[in-house]
Amino acid sequence: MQPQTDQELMLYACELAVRGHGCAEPNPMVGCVIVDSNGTMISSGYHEKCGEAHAEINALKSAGPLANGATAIVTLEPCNHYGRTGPCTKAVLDAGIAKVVIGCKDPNLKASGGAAFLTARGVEVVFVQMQQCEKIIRPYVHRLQTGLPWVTCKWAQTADGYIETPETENPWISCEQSRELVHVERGCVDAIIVGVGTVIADNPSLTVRNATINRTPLRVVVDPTLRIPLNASVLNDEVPTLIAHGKNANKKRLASSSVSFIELPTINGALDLRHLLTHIASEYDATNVIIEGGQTLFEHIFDQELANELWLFTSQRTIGNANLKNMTSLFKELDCILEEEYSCGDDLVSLYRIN
Ligand code: AOF
Ligand code: ZN
Repeated sequence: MQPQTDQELMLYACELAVRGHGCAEPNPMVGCVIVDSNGTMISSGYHEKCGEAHAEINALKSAGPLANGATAIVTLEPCNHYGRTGPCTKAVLDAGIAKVVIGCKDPNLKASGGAAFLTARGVEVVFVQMQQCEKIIRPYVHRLQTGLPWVTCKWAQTADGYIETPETENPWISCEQSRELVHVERGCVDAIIVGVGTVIADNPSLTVRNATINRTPLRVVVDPTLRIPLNASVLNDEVPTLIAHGKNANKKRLASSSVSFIELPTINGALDLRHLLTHIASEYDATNVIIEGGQTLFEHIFDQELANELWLFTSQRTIGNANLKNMTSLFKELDCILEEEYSCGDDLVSLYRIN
């Protein structure tokens, strides 16, 4: 069935927008639908790639002359500036669009003012306040307002909260399908960050495997004293790696590797991760990063109030009383709300927004 109401059409535009994930950033993900005066959809489009046409331009292009007198439903206020591309407001006006329904305002001062521009030129402008439209641009807004990338903490846990397993047991906690899902997301983010303890315990590659590589995430290891093993997979030159360390750490041992380093100041006895995240945003143009553990890094990122969401994979397996890393008490201390829950293979996947 075709979407009918403004709300339904806007939700559809949101669905289109998120198809740009991994390619649209650092720009916001935006979707646009064009309907005729009977409410029948004429065309649609989304912002497919940063530097290329915006959502409205793609939708207008496929509408052609039918755009004259039509309504455009767009998840973000049309831009009103010359950036990497021209202003969508002008294109909307030139195409003869009679009405624009907007999902949320653009907080980018350089591009904003589109609604006022269009209203002043006789286009009817309506705002529909929709949470979904705000949700899809959160990383963009967060970075614009704070200079920090959007931080997703991802971990796999047993039903009783363990993130590691006894040595003699199967080391995988989440199922294969869940691990595939993580690779899909890895291929859409700018960096994957882990603590050195995770490198020592699991020797992860932190690369994207068997999934589309929309962008190659920078591998980041937080290693205060530079104790990373020389044969760690993240030290290979397959993709770039950045190691964040503390003062007086000895880099000589790693001289022959091609990794980059950043020295971080300390805050309350831990490395200042805000400094690291700001560096990743400004030097690597990062909008989205995933932190994949371990417990100590999560602890510090929560303490420093830098996490934006949790992406948890909970398996049905239980371990019982064991002296192994467990996230239950750390999780309980967080002020977060469950936003999405779905199953993936045998696991329950939960997305929490941290307040
Ligand atoms: C829209 N539709 O689909 C997007 C918008 O450098 P540019 O030309 O790509 O402009 C980037 C800015 O435009 C971005 O920071 C944001 O303010 C807005 N993004 N606007 O009308 C779109 N992606
Ligand atoms: Zn635009």
